[in-house]
Parts: sequence; C-alpha cells; structure tokens
Amino acid sequence: MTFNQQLFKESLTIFPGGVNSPVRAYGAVGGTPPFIARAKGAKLWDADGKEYIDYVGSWGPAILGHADPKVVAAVQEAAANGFSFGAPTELETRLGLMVRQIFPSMEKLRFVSSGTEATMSAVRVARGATGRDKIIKFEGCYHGHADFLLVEAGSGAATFGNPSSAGVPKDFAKLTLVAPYNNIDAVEKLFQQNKNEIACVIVEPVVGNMGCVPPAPGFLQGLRDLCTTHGALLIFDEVMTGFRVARGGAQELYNIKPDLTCLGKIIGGGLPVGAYGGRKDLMDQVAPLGKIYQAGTLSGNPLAMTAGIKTLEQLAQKGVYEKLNEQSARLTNGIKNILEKKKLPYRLQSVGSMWTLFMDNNDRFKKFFHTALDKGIYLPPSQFEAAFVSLAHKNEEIDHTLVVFEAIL
Ligand code: KE4
Repeated sequence: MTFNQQLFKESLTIFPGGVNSPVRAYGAVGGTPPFIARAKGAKLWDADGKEYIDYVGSWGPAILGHADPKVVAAVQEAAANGFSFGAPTELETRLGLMVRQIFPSMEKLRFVSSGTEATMSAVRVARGATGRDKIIKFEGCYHGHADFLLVEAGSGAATFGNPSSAGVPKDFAKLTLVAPYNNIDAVEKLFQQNKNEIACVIVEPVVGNMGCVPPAPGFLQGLRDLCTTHGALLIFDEVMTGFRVARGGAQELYNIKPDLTCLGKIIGGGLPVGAYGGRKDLMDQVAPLGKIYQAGTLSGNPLAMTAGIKTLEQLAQKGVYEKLNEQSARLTNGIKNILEKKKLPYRLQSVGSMWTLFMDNNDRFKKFFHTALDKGIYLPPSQFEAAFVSLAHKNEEIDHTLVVFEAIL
C-alpha cells in the first residue's frame, strides 16, 4: 500500500469521502487522490514523493504558481504580528482599495472568507435592496453551496427550480428560477412570467463549472439590458474569472458593468478570502450602515489580506496578463493541433488561462485523466471543471505536457 493509499484509508474514517470538499475525492474518475505534501511554482509533490505539473492550481487561486517567494515572505512576516484580531486593520483598507481600483464597479465592498459567502451575501443584498424574493440562475453554473443556489432546472412546465441537494427545502428552491446558459430568450420569458418579482440574475460570466464555457456573443449584454429594464440587479459571480480572464475579470474583458460582483480564489492568493461589492447605494444598505445583515469572524484577517495584497501587486506588473495568455495559448493551441492531427472528436474550450478539454464520453475522459496523472500531469478530476495555467508554467512545463498529451490522446 502506498503512503497516499494509507492516508486515504485513514482520512476515510474521519471525513465524508475522506475529503474536505467533494470534488477532491475523485468520485468522477475513481482511484485514490494523491495527498499533496508540498508545491512550488507549477509543480506539486504527493505523499509518495511523485512530482506533477499542476493544472488545478487549487481550483484557481495559484495564478502566480505555488509558494511565490514574495507572498510567502510577506505572510511569514504578517504571521509574526498575530493571525486575526476581529478588529479593523489597515491591511483590509489596502486590499480593498486595490480591488476597487481593479473592479471600479465595486464602489463599496465587504471581505468574507469564501466564494460561497460572497455569492450568498450578494443575493441577500439584491433581495434586501429590491424587496423582491425571486432570483434567476443558470443550469450548470455553480455559485457555492448556499441553499437557494443548490437548485437545478425544474421540469419544463414549472418555472421554479428543484433542490440539487438533499437538505434543501423545496420551498427554498421555489424562489430560484433556472434558465439554460447562453439562452437570453429563456431569461426574457422568466422576466415576463415573474413581473416585478425578480431581485437579481446571478451568472458565471465565463462558466468554469460546466468545464470552460464562454458566453455567447451578446448574452452578457442581454442580461445587463433585461435587468435594467425589469429593475432587477445583475450579479457577476467572478469568484473564478476575477483576476483570471483579465485583471478586472470578465466585466473588463467583455465591458459589462454588473450591479454587484462576487470574488474569491485569486483575491486571497490561496488564503481564505472572498468579497462582494458593487453600487454604493446597494452596499450602504449592508449592516452596520443598513438593514441587510452579514458578518464573519475571520473576514479580512491580516494573513489573508497580506497574501491578497502581495498577489495582486504582482498581477499589477506590466505585461503579466499578456505573458499568462501567451503561455496559455501555447498549451491550448498545442492541444488543438494534436486533436486536429489525430482527427479526434474532442473539443478544447478556453478563455485566457482557463481551459477544458471536452471528450466524447466519460470513460474516455477517466482513462485520459489517469494516464496523464500517472505521467505526472495533474488535471481537474472531472470533465466539468476548468483547468488553469499559471505564471509559473514556462515553456518547459507546457511543452512537456504537450509531449505527454501527444502520446496519450
Ligand atoms: P468557495 O465557497 O468554494 O470558495 O467558492 C464557491 C464558488 C463560487 N463561484 C464559483 C464560480 C466557483 O467556481 C466556486 C467554487 N469553485 C469550485 C470549483 N469548481 C471550488 C472547488 C471545490 O468545490 O472544492
């Protein structure tokens, strides 16, 4: 038995599925998940000492590469000054100002500790500010595990959604309407059927949670126009796309101004940070200023703020996104060339450094996934997740990955 297998055997006795977040259990691909011992740059090493080139990047945060020396040094220094005070610190203001400079639509914002808290809070602001209860989300989009967001499309007849998880009361799901992504007519129909009842539309402006699915031309603008026409608020869930598809996220890339934005992942550089924010007239309704309550013991804690500041400082350097997108294109174009040369019926979809190789069936994906893993290429263990390139992926890592893919596809 390998040390990984031993560790998994033990963790299975403590955690449901042996993990602290379901996708890590390899349910979609089978096998024993490697237990990661350490990471540096574009590389991971598991408990048995096996080395991998990492395309998961902790599901997005590791855009600089792992254990970036400047971030590590800053967090070490901050740690010596205490971990968390439950009181305001200058660090929160510094990171808040950086975020607002990068996302000007976030006139005011609030730090939380996860993407789930960010989206849950943004929807509460939308409901509180509009006095309306219903929301629209999209099939295949994931916004964290708040009850009212764990909702899938209802049967054709019903316009309201069904819980996608046990433990979510049907009544909670009733207020969540679900439309097909990229289908603006379906959204218009929901607005017509629920006049003056819809508080917001929440959307992944580039979907990562179906695998990478870009918005159809005009889709995001269509949402913007429908929300404006019907007095609903447009919420961009940029937990994955923020600081990823562009420094200012999808709202910068597609030039759309949402009313509220949710951030996570990269904003904390791998330490727990989420944020929600938007129009001042909306955010000023959040406690203690207004009546919409939201709170968090570890919100804005100094270590996470420090990691976020040091990460965003490096992402602010000139040419960073050009370099990131150049390296990503080296990989994605390389994969497309392999697919073309071998006449494979697969599809590579990407937006910048977010990408997914869609295969024609899950068995083939599982085989590809495990063969790649055995050869030291660490991919997301599900067909319906996005993979990520980091600034630490140099030509050596990219070209080696393409050699492996050429051999195994
Ligand atoms: P967290 O609560 O996991 O920090 O963020 C939830 C969330 C919100 N919005 C979007 C667009 C997201 O992608 C996520 C979380 N993403 C998943 C990966 N698809 C995190 C990995 C996991 O669940 O373990």
